[in-house]
Amino acid sequence: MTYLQQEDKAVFDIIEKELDRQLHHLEMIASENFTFPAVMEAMGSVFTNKYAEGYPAKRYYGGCEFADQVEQLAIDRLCALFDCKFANVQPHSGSSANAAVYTALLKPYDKILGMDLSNGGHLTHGAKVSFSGQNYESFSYGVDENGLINYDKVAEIAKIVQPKIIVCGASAYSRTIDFKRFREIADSVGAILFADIAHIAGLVVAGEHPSPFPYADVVSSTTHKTLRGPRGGIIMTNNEEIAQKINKSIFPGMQGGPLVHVIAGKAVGFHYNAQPAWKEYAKQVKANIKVLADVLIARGYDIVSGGTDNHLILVSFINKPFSGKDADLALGNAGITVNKNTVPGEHRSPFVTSGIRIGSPALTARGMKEAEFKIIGEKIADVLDDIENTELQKKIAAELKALASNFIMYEKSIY
Ligand code: DSN
Repeated sequence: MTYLQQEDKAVFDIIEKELDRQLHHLEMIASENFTFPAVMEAMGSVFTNKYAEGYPAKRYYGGCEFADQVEQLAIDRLCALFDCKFANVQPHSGSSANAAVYTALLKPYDKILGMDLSNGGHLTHGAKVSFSGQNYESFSYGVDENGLINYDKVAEIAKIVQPKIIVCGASAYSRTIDFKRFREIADSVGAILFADIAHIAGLVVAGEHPSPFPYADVVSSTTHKTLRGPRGGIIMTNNEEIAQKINKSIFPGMQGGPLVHVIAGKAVGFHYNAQPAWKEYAKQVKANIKVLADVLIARGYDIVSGGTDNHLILVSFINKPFSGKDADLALGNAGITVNKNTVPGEHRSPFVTSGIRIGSPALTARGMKEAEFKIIGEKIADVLDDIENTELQKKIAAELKALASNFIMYEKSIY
């Protein structure tokens, strides 16, 4: 960052502090990751200067020949990764990808059925505070008392609601999603099946979670979670008519110029996702979180659904005297970054909650394995067992900083 350091010390210093925070705390927010330096180089490239409204070979501005090349490369790589026919790599985020899917396939006030936010769904799956619950008539399904999606219950709700779209996929669900069963439910009511795989996409690519294809009609994702690419969104389908509607819905419907520098970063990310090493990474993500779940269960903590099949766990404090917010703060003081999260049977507000969500993708990207996750699990339990002990939190923060310094992945002052 030579230029930035010389020409805007204020911003440079803030970025250095953020780098220090990322490297010396244990990043365990399930939706975050450490992207590859090559992805960051592409995102910091001259493509940030270019307007390219439209799509490859169908642009509204001149000078797009290289923007065309990089966008087409990203599309081709993405289609190869998921073995699908059509992809749009322009959405600025997962939420804008989902908005584009609805805009393409629904009319205002059409019915959508998605997973309830407090049961592990996402805002854009029909929450009333989101456009998805305001522009459409939204209905929800949740998890049962064991923390699992009850597919028979989803089928019952779908039969009553008769939605135009069923959304499957979650932000805080630790078990395998049965896309085939969702397809059957969608078929039973003539609904479109929309899979939002933002959380699990990196596992799907590696064969570590079943693919939504060929079951879903349309699939969205982010690229920065388990896929470990740049911050952004994508949409995929095998249906040409849906693909055309989605392209129109993104541009000119919702977005103007695409972020070509981010699309270049997406292409680089997809290159890494296609390497044999990616499968090892995804396997390790799952192995690491399982170790953490086992340690916490052995230490008497309640994991929603009793375990995990993917990259995250939800720890429930529903029967504890402290809240998710208390745990989030205490673990933060101990150098472990997680997020408070609602859990099934929630009785506290969404700002307080009775749980925390913990994920393994970011620390796995730093090279940590089962041995480190066992240590971290014990430290998390130590903090939670004595949640008001701020001296213990400070001591653990120092120990974990030492652990983290063995897994530095970005050189200081370079990125
Ligand atoms: N913010 C993301 C997550 O944490 O799961 C969802 O958008």
